[in-house]
Amino acid sequence: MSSLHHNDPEVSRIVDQELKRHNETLDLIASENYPSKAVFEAEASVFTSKYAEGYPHNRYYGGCENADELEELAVKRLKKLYKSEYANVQPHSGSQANTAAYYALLEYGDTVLSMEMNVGGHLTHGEKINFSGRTFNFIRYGVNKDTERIDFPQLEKLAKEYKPKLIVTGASAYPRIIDFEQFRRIADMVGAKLMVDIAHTAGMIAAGLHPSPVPYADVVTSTTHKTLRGPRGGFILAREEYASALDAAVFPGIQGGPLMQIIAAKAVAFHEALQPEFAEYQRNIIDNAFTLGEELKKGGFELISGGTDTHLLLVKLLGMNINGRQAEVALGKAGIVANRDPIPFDPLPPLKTSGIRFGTPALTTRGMGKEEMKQVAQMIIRVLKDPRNEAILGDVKKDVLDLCARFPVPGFTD
Ligand code: DSN
Repeated sequence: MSSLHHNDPEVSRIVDQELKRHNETLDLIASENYPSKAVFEAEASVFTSKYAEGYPHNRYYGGCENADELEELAVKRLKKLYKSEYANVQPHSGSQANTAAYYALLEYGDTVLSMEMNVGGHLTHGEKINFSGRTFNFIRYGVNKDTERIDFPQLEKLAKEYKPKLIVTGASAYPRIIDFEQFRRIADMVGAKLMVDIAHTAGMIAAGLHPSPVPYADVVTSTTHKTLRGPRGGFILAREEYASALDAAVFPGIQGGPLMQIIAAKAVAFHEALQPEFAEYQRNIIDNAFTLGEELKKGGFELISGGTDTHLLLVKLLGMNINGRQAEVALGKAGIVANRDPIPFDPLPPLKTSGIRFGTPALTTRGMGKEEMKQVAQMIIRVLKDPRNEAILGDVKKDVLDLCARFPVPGFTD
C-alpha cells in the first residue's frame, strides 16, 4: 500500500480516479502531455524541501550547494538545446515567464502589439481580464480573413501607427509555422523589441522541426510541459544583454523561492530533448496531427487555415449545427478529451465558440501513429456528425476503450 493511500485515502482515491480517466480516454488537448518517469521522479525528489531564493552562488539561504549545481546544469542544458546566450529556468509557469519578460522590457502603460486571442494568442498576451491587458496598452493584430494566417500587412500598418515598444508573437492555437524573420523586420522598422512565446512549439523547435525564434527575438518565453514533455513550468531565453533585467524581474521581481524539484525535472526533460530520439518523437507528433487533420477534412470538416504544420489543428464548426462547447461535451461523453476554441472572426462568445482544438502530443507519447490517428479521426467524425445520439457516443466510447487498452499511458505505472 502506498504512503499516500495509507495517510490520505481520500486524496489517493481521487489521484487513482485521475489515472483511470487518463487510461480510459484519449487526450487530444494540445497543451497536455505525459512526461517520462524520470521527470516524475525528479519532481518528487528531496529538492522539494529546499529554499533557494536568488541565483546560483548568490542565494539568500544556506545549504544551497546542490541547488546551485542543479540550477547551473539545467541552465547549461537549456542554453545548449536552443543555442541561446541566456536562460532562466526559475519561472513557475509560462504566465510567470511572460510576466517577467514584460517587467524586464516595459514600463507601466507602454504600448505592445500582440496577437488576438481569437486567432490563437494567449491570455497573457494582453487580454483585458488579465494582468497584461490591465498593466500595458496592448494593440492586437490578427489573421487574413481568406488565408487565416498572420496578416503581415496589417501588422506592419499597426506597428507604424502605434509605434509599440514591444511586439509579441507565439500562440496557443495557431496551426502554422510563424515567420519570425518577418516579425523582426517589422519590429526593427519601428524600433520595437520582439518577444516570442514558444509554449506550444518548444519541443518542435528544440528538435529543429520548427524554425527557432532565438536568432530573431530579444526574449523568448515558454512552458516546459507541452510538446517539450517536461514538468509543468516555464523558462526564459534571451540575448545576454537582457540577463540582469530578466533575472531581477523573475526574482525578486515576481517570484520568491524557485521550485527546485521542478528545476530538477526541467533539467531531466532538457537532457531528454537533447537526445536523437526526441527529434523522431517530435516528427511523429507533427505527422500524427497532419494525418488527423487530413482524415477530418475527408470526413467533411474544415480546418482553420486549411491544415496544420504543427502539433495542433482547429476544426471550424460554423454551419454544422453544433458549437465548440457542445462538441467538447459530446466528445467527452465518448471518451475523447479536447477543448473548444475560438476561431478567427468567431461570431460566438468564448464560452461557446465555433471551433474545437485537437493536439497530438499526448497520444504520440502513448505510442500511437498514423493508423491510430485515422481511427481517432473516424471516432471524432461519428461524434461530431451526430452529437446528440447517445447510442453512437456509447459505441465510440467502446472503440476508445479498445484503443486505450492497446496504448497505456506511460510513466505513471511502468
Ligand atoms: N492556453 C493554454 C492552452 O494552450 O491550452 C495554455 O495556457
